[in-house]
This record gives sequence, C-alpha cells and structure tokens, in this order.
Amino acid sequence: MLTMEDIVREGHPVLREVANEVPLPPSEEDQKTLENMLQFIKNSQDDQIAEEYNLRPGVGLAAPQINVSKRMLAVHFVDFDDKQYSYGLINPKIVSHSVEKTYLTSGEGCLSVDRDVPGYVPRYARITVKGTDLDGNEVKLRLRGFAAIVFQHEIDHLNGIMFYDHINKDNPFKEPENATPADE
Ligand code: SB7
Ligand code: NI
Repeated sequence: MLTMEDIVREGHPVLREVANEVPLPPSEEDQKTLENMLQFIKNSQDDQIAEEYNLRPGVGLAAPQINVSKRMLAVHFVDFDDKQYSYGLINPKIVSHSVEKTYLTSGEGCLSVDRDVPGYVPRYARITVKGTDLDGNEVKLRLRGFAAIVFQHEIDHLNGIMFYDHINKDNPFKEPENATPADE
C-alpha cells in the first residue's frame, strides 16, 4: 500500500521531468502501479484509513509523484455538480480545450508541496481528454469546471509542471484573462 512516504516532494528532479509514454497494452507492473495509485487516493479520503496512516487527502495523483516517470494518473472525486469521477488513466492527452479559462478562488495545493502557495491558477474551463483506462479501454472525457482543473493539474505533473508555475508572480490574485471562477 502506498503512504505519504512514497510521495516525492518538490525539489525532487522527477517532478520536473517529462514522463515517458506507457507501452500498450500496459504491463502487469504498470497496471498494478496505477491500481495502487487509485487505491491511495481512495484511502486518503477515508477518514479512518487516512488517520491511521497519516494520509493527506487528495483528489488525484500522478505517477511522477511516486517517483515513477510514466504517463499515468489516478483521480477520485465528486465534482460540484455531484458527478463522481474515478479513473486510472494511461497516456492521457488533452486533445482540445476552450479559450475560456477558469480557476479555484481558494487556489490549489499538491501532495508534493508541503506549504501553502496562495494565488489563482488559471486553467482551461473545458477540456477533452483521451487516454486508456485500467481495463485497457480507450476513453474520451469531456470535462468542465473542477473536473477539468483536476485533470489539468495531474497532466501538468506528467510534463514536469507544478501548479504554482501558473500563478502570476507580481499579483497572485490577479483575475486571469477570460476566466470565471469554478467554485462561485
Ligand atoms: C487542487 C488540488 C489538486 C488538483 C486541483 C486542485 C490535486 C491535489 C493532489 N495532487 O497533488 C495531485 O497531483
Ligand atoms: Ni499535485
């Protein structure tokens, strides 16, 4: 089982690498890694398990965060419209996105960042993501709002990008151009 000790923190070079494509169909090892990542995220949201193992709650995890430089991500969350998203995705790719942007008024955090980094993180308001799921099926997801934000945060990790790279350095709370908040 994965715990916080498996999570690499900022400063670790793997978080700045462009992760490698995963050969398809996935090896049993890659599949197992992704299943473990999804289980970690679920565990982190279970009060009892999280307390017992000292897990910080998270809505998603990208493989580089466990020092695996491969294009895999896991997400598990309920969006503001009560829709449940639970996926392990291999080689996820944003195939199209809106011009319009969005952001969370409370900013973002990261399991690999042990400090608060305040500021708006501009994200595309709508994205279409293609990838391969845990069963080896091709999936195409149309995402908006919080779901779109979470997937962009995770896909950024596969490209060596941290959420705070997107924050305006002079004015962290400057309203991003062409944006409406996702959580208002
Ligand atoms: C706020 C938090 C996350 C995504 C978008 C907004 C994910 C936090 C957990 N992670 O560090 C996953 O990479
Ligand atoms: Ni993160």
